[in-house]
Amino acid sequence: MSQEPERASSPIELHKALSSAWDTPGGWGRLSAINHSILGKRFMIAAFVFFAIGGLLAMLIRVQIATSNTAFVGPEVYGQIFTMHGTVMMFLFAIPMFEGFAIYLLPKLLGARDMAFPRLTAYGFWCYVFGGSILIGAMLAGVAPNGGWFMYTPLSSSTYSPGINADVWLLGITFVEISAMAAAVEIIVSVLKMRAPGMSLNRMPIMAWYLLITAFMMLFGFPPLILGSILLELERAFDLPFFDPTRGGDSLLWQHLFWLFGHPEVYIIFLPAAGAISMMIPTFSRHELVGYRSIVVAVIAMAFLSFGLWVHHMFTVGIPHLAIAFFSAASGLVAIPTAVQIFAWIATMAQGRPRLDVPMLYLLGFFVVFVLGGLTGVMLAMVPFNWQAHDTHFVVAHLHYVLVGGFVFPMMAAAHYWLPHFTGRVSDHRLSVPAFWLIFSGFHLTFFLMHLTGLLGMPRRVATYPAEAGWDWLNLLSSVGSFVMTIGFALFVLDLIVQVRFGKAFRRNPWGARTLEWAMPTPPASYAFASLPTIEDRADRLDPDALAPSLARGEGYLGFMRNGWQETLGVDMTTGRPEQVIVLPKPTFLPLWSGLATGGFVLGLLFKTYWLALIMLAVTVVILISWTRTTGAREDTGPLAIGGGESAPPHWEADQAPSWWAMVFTLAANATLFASLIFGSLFLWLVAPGWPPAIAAGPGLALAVPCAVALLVAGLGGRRAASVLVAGSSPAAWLAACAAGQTTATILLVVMAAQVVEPTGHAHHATVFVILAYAALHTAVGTIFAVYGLWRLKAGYLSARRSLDLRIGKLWHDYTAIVGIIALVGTSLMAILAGVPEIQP
Ligand code: HEM
Ligand SMILES: [Cu+2]
Repeated sequence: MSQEPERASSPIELHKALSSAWDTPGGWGRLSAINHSILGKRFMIAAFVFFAIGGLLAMLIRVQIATSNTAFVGPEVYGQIFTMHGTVMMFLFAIPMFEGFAIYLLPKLLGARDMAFPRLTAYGFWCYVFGGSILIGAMLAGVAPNGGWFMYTPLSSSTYSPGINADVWLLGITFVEISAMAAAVEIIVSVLKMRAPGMSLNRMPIMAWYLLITAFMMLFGFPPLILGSILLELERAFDLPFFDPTRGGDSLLWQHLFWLFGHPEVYIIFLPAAGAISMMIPTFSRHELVGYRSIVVAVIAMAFLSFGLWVHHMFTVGIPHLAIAFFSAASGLVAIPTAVQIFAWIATMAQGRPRLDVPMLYLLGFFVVFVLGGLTGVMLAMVPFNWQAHDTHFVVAHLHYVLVGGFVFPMMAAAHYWLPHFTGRVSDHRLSVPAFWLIFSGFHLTFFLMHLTGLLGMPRRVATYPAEAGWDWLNLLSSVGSFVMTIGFALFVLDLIVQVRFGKAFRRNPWGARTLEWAMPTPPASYAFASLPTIEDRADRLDPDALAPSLARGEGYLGFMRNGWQETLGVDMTTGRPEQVIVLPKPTFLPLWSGLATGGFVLGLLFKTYWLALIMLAVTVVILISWTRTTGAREDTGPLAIGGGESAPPHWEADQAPSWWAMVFTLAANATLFASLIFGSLFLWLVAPGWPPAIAAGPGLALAVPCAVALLVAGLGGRRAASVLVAGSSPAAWLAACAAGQTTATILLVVMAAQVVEPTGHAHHATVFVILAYAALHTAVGTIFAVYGLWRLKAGYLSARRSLDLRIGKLWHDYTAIVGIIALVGTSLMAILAGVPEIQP
């Protein structure tokens, strides 16, 4: 066992030593930041800016429909405005706000020093900012998407949206989604692997559970939308029919893919907010959370249920009655886990001695608004009512009660609760209370009346209505309400600015909270904890005031500095036993460059300059690979002392490093995308009009069989390379075989895809083409992995102990072999079956 590094002589010395390793350079160097505290705040600020933009658009909407026959913006611009409002609020505000919140808070809640992949955090941030800017830029240029935030086909197909408006949405949102997927993987791995020693799963603070489950929902909920966006963009740019019923496509496929994402999305937005509520209520009630376990179970149940409910957005499209009945009943069912949480919160307050501080005021606002939204939700789940209220302002009212109640109010409570943590200052609340009342009353005035206009038959998404409809006075009042609310928000912002500038400084833990994030000085240092605590009880029953000084003195784990490394601990997933020392990367501009290159790729696609897009893609790949030049080690280190006489290997020598898990979860998301693709082709085949096609398409056995063999060789090569390395011999030959197999498979797949007859002629041909292209993309990346392995071997990064790179590669090669063979078999089968005349409906 290696010796423990020398300890600092005082907390100040320790602070200086750690800061020298962890701090981000100033000036332009700030752009190289990868630290979670900095990026978390950046995410939240950017999200708030987008919220303000979305709010501005909401004002324009309300002005336009305040009275009948208004000529303020006109129908074309109105289409862009409400589409952008919905899009900005859902994709550029709610999700990124959650990401920033999680990135800032999670390591501190878990007793770690940073997230698992700091550079990925930064890359995600840049993708988000650039993608969002493309959307806003398009709006300023007057070519923003205008087909509604759910972009229904055929309205968003090239026939009815010929300009680039819809492409902006599809490409911009997919770009932003990259950051969401990155954040999801990162949150999952960080929660599962990076906790303080002793923090077993059932000792995690409740917030970590919420974030973990939300991240899992993103992992499985976003791929259908990403796939749908890719398919629709392929249809628009290259005329491959997927949604065009005249050529074997079906516009309902879009609705299914969209709502497979869209319904869970609402819970993805709500759950982090509910997590924040579960943290604040115990603090202000001065009583621990009642029903911790029931809440965890309820949230898991909710996550599962929410994936089975998407069809309730499609009650009016003409689906079988039995399905309607099923989804209607299931939709009512979600009320149960929601109720479990609400009762747990009420019970916590009832057993404690609640204190009506400003965050609690917002939480009361949340209760009222959210419960009303839930009630109208149950109404909408009733099919006969749904048929009446569908696409009226009643639905708009319902969705804002749920979204504003379930996300905006809790987040404003959270802002008041955690802002002192960011700044080290507390507010004097003189502006907070009037701000709350303006927002709360303005909200009800705006949205309660929309229930009524909806019931009176006012459709959503119309720019004008005739005076005879009799909706004028309701709409006018509603618009007045929205301005009251805006004044409230302005006051809220002012309040925060006053607090940041003039608030009273405090030493620590102003609310008397009992979770770990308060066991550090505020604002926090770049390394978060000077040493890591040992957790012996549930992590919401701690005493931060007693813990903080001892951690600052370096009495916990890793309370020293070794080799200038940025270290934190990795633990066993369930028990929380220390298992590895995770060494994190230093600040770097690479994420910024990668984000810019990816942005160039997206712009290339948007303006249909495909040569540029291809170059930018290549540049992105090269930069991403160059990230790893500072990853890993060239010699074996062996176990490192972590304090308390214990030791653990560095992560590149550990069995299950964070990056290994990241690959596992990335592949899980990828598999979801592939499954959606297969689902899509089956759906078209069974439901879409115009099947079977005149001629069948599919790979001939002459190419498919050798391709399958190549895939197997590659998979085997990847496996053997990893195992012979661990056994102590050179994996070079196996890696070479793997690379050869992948390259051969890529060539064969490309040839087969090119041979598909007329992919633009029929959805069958188009899906076969896309499935083969999917497999080809994976084998091409497989080649990169294999060659990369050879390069790492030559550069001295691999040894029997340091086999991580090859074990990660192995996961990819395994996955590629499996999906490749499914693709070959599936497309061949489809060709054979599509040729059988009896299938004809
Ligand atoms: C801040 C105050 C807000 C006001 C006054 C407001 C107002 C409106 C109005 C009037 C519409 C209907 C437009 C129409 O159908 O003609 C609308 C649509 C929508 N809003 Fe808001 N909204 C606000 C905040 C939010 C927030 C916070 C979210 C989400 C987190 C949100 C998400 C949406 C969505 C998804 C739509 C549907 C857009 C579409 O149909 O394409 N809104 N909003
Ligand atoms: Cu839903």
